[in-house]
Amino acid sequence: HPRALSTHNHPVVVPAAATGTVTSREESREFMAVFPDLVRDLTEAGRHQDVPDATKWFAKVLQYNVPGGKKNRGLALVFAYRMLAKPEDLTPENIRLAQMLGWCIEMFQAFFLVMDDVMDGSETRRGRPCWYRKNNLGVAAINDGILLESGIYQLLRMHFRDKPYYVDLIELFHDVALKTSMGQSLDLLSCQFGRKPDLEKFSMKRYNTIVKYKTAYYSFQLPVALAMYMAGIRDTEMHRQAKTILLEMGQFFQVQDDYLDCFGDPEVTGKVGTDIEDGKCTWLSVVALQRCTPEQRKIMESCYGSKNPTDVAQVKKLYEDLGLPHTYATYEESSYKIISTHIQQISRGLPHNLFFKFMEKIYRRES
Ligand code: GPP
Ligand code: MG
Ligand code: MG
Ligand code: MG
Repeated sequence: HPRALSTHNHPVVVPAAATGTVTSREESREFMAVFPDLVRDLTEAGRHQDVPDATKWFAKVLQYNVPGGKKNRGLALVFAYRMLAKPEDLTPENIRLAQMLGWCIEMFQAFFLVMDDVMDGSETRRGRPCWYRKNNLGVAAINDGILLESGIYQLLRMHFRDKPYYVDLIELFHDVALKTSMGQSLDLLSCQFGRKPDLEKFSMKRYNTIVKYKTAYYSFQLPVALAMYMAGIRDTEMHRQAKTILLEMGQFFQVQDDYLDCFGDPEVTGKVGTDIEDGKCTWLSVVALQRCTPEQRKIMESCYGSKNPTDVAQVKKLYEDLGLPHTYATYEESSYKIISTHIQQISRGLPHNLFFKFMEKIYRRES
């Protein structure tokens, strides 16, 4: 039976003003404290009694894939809710609900990452082997992705069924899932599913569309829009203004991700890059193609999308010869300024500080 919110171990409510950042240690600790309840909700004795093996497996999938990341998205939701809710609504019960909803986003993220690592043939994630490489899983990991996604809707039902914003939450998850998988399709089509990158298709316009869909919606718009619904904000103009800024941030975030894939420290990012090997349409490859001489383009044509380490090294060297690390640093700074200006221009009663805190969190990130 769906349990009401558990009453034990109730975290102390700290007002947003006292916590300062999006991911204060205290907020993060309280958020983590909710995770075991989520696992219990989805696997506790009494539910699916006739399939104990599947239930045990589900618990393993959750433990390995859900709590080990930075939890930026889940914590962003909690932070946004604290800033947006009416003071009288900031009860321990509602904070806990926001944390549960934050974990739903983290499950959404886990679902995408399990699937994405299969599709990208990645080796590591969050400093450990990718899930599909554990237990000899391979493509069977796809079913675990489906478990994670289905779990979201179970949790929503258990905790939010009687809320006036329940349908808004479900519709948003469904809508963003569709957008994200369309973005993933574009990402995979650009490299023809790993056969050969289609360099003719690489343009900044196409790149921006890919990242808006595959990353920005679910990583930035989703947490804030969910918090707005929870806080009773349904004004479409407010949602539109928040979305405009958040999609810009999401694009900024994916440019960083692409840069770190090639030039980041795997010890810090927790993942070994695969974009050059996979022939992905990335920010680096698009800028390189804009800048290169016909000679240099030949290097891209023969080496980009190859698993051969010397080919990969040639592409990296080309990126360096073209001064891309410097271009990136300049881009990061100017983009930060532009987004900050846009935040200041929001007129519709949204707290600017909410958006500034997110920017602060990701600007100059190394992981
Ligand atoms: C990030 O791409 C995009 C996703 C993780 C969305 C995946 C969507 C699916 C529908 C499966 P990425 O491959 O650059 O991420 P990373 O660098 O973390 O592997
Ligand atoms: Mg990937
Ligand atoms: Mg990918
Ligand atoms: Mg990446």
